[in-house]
Amino acid sequence: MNKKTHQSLKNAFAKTKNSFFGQIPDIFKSQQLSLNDLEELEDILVSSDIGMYSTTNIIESIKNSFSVQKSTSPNLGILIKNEIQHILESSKHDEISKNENFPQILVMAGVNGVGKTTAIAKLSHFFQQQGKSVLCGAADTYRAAAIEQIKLWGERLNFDVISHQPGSDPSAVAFDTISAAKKRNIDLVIIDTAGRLHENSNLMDELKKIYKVLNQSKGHYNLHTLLTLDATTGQNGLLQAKSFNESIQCNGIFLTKLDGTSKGGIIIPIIEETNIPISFIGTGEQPFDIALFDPNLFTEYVFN
Ligand SMILES: Nc1nc2c(ncn2[C@@H]2O[C@H](COP(=O)(O)OP(=O)(O)OP(=O)(O)O)[C@@H](O)[C@H]2O)c(=O)[nH]1
Ligand SMILES: [Mg+2]
Repeated sequence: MNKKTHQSLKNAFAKTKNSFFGQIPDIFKSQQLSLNDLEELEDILVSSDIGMYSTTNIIESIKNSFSVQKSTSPNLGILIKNEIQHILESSKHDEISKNENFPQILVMAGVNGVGKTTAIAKLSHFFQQQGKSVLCGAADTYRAAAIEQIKLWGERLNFDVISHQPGSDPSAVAFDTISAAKKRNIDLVIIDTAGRLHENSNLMDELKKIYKVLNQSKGHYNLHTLLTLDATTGQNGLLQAKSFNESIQCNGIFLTKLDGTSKGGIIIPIIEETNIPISFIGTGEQPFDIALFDPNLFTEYVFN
């Protein structure tokens, strides 16, 4: 990783680091473990976007390792950091970014405004840099502006966009996109989808339909669903992940807007409660503001 990427990742996690969440190990740095500390820690973890489930697990693990190492009186700050690192490392490994997954179709899922279309620009930029060819399908036909937005990114970043008229069937766009991709030997096909429909059940049904059509026509392409979540929404993002994953199986998460939030702690319950790997993180509004999620870098930047 080059110096610039390092710096931009550091910046992206700066707000999380400066929040209560990032200060947790410091708060308990010099303290030896007592029951009072654990109660205080529990309150801080719950209020730091980690949520009840992960908090309980972290507290339990700390209690266990305390009873094992009783004679040495462990430093609570180090225990907390290790425990969080342990959860992050338990995550399923991301498949989507792996070279062996190409040629690949990515269906972008997520509610409106989370950053799906911007994520497409970032993914295109990221994989074009690795020499991959990209073709996008403008299957958010719900708004005319959405089609224009993806076309504009295509012009700026030099990828083609397959589109139909506003209001047309999104699955038909998806079908035409994969057909064109096969003819052109494209490495990466990305399908934009609408985040806002009349009702939530419509949104899920539409995604299922798009997925089904692609699954029937994908040929030798690997088909994956990438869920976009907005980190600034905290626990609400976690609820979205659970609800999408119940309707359509999600293979990875693109966690956006980490640069604008202190709620980076949400990464922990996302990994622990959904078992969907975090594939990419968004660190700004530009196409180059993208990084692979690395649990070690996260704990290094936030806790050191
Ligand atoms: N700061 C910051 N802003 C972001 C990031 N990703 C996206 N945005 C901004 O979030 C806003 C919404 O992004 P879109 O990509 O249009 O979101 P979308 O999910 O496609 O929205 P719909 O098409 O309405 O469903 C835009 O203003 C983006 O510039 C990020 O990582 N950081
Ligand atoms: Mg969009």
